[in-house]
Amino acid sequence: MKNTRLLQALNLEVVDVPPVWLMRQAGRYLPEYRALRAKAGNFLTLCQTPELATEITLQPLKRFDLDAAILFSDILTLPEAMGLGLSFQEGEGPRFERRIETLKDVDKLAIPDTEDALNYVVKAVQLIKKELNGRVPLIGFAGSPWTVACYMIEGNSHKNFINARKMAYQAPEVLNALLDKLVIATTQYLKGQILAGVDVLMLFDTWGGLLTPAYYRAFSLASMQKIIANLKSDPATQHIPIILFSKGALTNIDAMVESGVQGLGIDWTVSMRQMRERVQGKVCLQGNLDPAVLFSTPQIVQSTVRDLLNEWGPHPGLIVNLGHGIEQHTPIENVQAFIEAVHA
Ligand code: 1CP
Repeated sequence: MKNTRLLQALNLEVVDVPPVWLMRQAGRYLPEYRALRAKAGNFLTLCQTPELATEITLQPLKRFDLDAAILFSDILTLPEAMGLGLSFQEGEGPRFERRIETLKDVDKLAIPDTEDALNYVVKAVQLIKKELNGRVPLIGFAGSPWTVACYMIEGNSHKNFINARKMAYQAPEVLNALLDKLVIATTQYLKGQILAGVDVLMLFDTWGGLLTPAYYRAFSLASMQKIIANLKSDPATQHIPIILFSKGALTNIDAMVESGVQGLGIDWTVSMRQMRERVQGKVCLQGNLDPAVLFSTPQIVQSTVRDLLNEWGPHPGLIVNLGHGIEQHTPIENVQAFIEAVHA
């Protein structure tokens, strides 16, 4: 591997300059992404065609001096492969044909064979690794069981996921059965990504912050912990560092540290310095610029990055990123300024 900054930071080693990448770095703010998507017709075709997923993964690396690539895919390809019938409506977000309401619905879900139903992901990882040729590490990922369950229960992305939250109180046995099935399916899926060649894993728990602290630990963190324990106890997968990102749930950061991951994603509502003091050098932290700052000017972006690096100080274990995914209409010159400022 030529550029090992990300792996060094996750190992809590001293790095020449901090590694930087952006959540959703391949996506709609790039005209070359929009062109390829228009040609393919829809988003899911991009995910399910290894050559296209490879091209899109590499698009931001052609423009910017990024320290990592992230597999172009989606957290919802797993429930799609479990049998729920996924489509992405233009301008509307994801939609499932069938939703999870009862134990019977959970029983009907398949545990997909990664070599079969999700073979397009394995193929994409292999192709991307070949094209990267050791330039930077490749990040694989999955959604957290709770976050994926939110979409499976709701059937779409209606933002407050009230049906999933109601289920936690009205029918916790159904929610737990669903989460347990997702733990098994996600473990297998991530193992498949590791065997295909990813260097780092990230668990996206975008909706962990919708839960009370007690319910976050009981439903979201507990199910992620089972996946982490499964991967860390298997000699074929235990060497791969894992980053856990529970957006809006950092009141639980002490429990997250105990989960056995190497990195934690930090959103922009807290200070990196405070979070660094809380975790006492036990894990690497990744974050945490407000994605909205990329709508300002290159000068403001630079000074925001400088503030972040000053606030952090000389300590190891920092990956610079946004606190959530990059927004659709972000000006590209500000992305350039962000990455250059981190490396300067
Ligand atoms: O072109 C389009 O309209 C599709 C937009 C798009 C893109 C570019 C979607 C649909 N997914 C993606 C890619 C994607 N999604 C990546 C690729 C790698 C990268 O460059 O980062 C990753 C890691 C994801 C993960 C993902 N998908 C999450 C977790 C991270 C996050 O941003 O919170 C979630 C919640 C999804 C669900 C999803 N996928 C797409 C949409 C529109 C949504 C719904 C989001 C919502 O409910 O608001």
